[in-house]
Amino acid sequence: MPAEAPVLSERRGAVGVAYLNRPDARNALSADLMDVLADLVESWDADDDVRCIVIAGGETYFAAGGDIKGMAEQDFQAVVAAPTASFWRRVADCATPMVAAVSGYALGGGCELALLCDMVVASETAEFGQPEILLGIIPGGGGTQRLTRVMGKQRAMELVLTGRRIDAEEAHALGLVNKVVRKREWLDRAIELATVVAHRPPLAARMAKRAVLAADEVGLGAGLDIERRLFELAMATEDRVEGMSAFVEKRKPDFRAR
Ligand code: DAK
Repeated sequence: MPAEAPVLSERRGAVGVAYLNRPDARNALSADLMDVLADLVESWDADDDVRCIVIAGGETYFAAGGDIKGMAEQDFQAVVAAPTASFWRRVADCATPMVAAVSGYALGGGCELALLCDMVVASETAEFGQPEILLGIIPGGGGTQRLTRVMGKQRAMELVLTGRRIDAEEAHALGLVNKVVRKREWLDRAIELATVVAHRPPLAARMAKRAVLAADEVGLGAGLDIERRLFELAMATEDRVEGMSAFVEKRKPDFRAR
């Protein structure tokens, strides 16, 4: 991709790394950026060689949210018809595990994008928030739902109603972030975590992701049913035969995504 593309990408072994790349607009999520990112995530999700995805911003900004300049121009009809509304569903539908690598601001849609990922590695410089209320709107990319599931109603309510930003430590204490790391290490540590996941048997990793996400989507009984079905499916894979044989034979497993 050309350097001025809104999203850059590279492969690190079995990990696909996407870099949001609109530094002049603090990586605000323009329609173009969202389209390119969703296309990239979908193409990696369909690629057997990509086993985990990292979504990263830059050193000082993960993403400052939806593109306020673009949104300022939109009337009601344009909002209802906006193709970008499907961005959140397209990324959420990705079966491949995803890690957000956050350094600097992750605000509004930027925070929602981090929340869409399955794990978040944050630099000590990271700041999260849902400041939409300060613009007269509310989060529209899943923030009211996913933030509440991550940290509970009272805490999410405060952030959504006040627009207050929280630092990496508070985000960690509230469960929004998996790891807080030193400022020059955020990308390497995120890729390191993604690489660990990429080495897990891929079918089981996708099933595990699906099962954990079900906990947010359905009640306990239905969730346990989904887990049971996925467990049975995992038991039907060649990789589980290999994993269990390798354990018994005291050797390293050779997983083949079968
Ligand atoms: N959109 C557009 N441009 C932005 C931007 C944004 N979100 N954030 C920053 N910029 C631009 C600034 O306008 C400025 O442009 P120029 O003046 O140079 O042309 C440039 O980036 C540098 O910004 P600052 O001068 O403000 O930079 P600082 O480093 O001083 O401050 C900041 C960085 C991130 C703290 C600050 O820029 C800021 O507060 N930005 C706005 C944060 C915010 O309110 N975010 C929430 C946006 S609303 C939807 C789903 C989701 C959404 C919408 C729809 N659907 C399903 C339809 C999401 C909405 C949102 O996220």
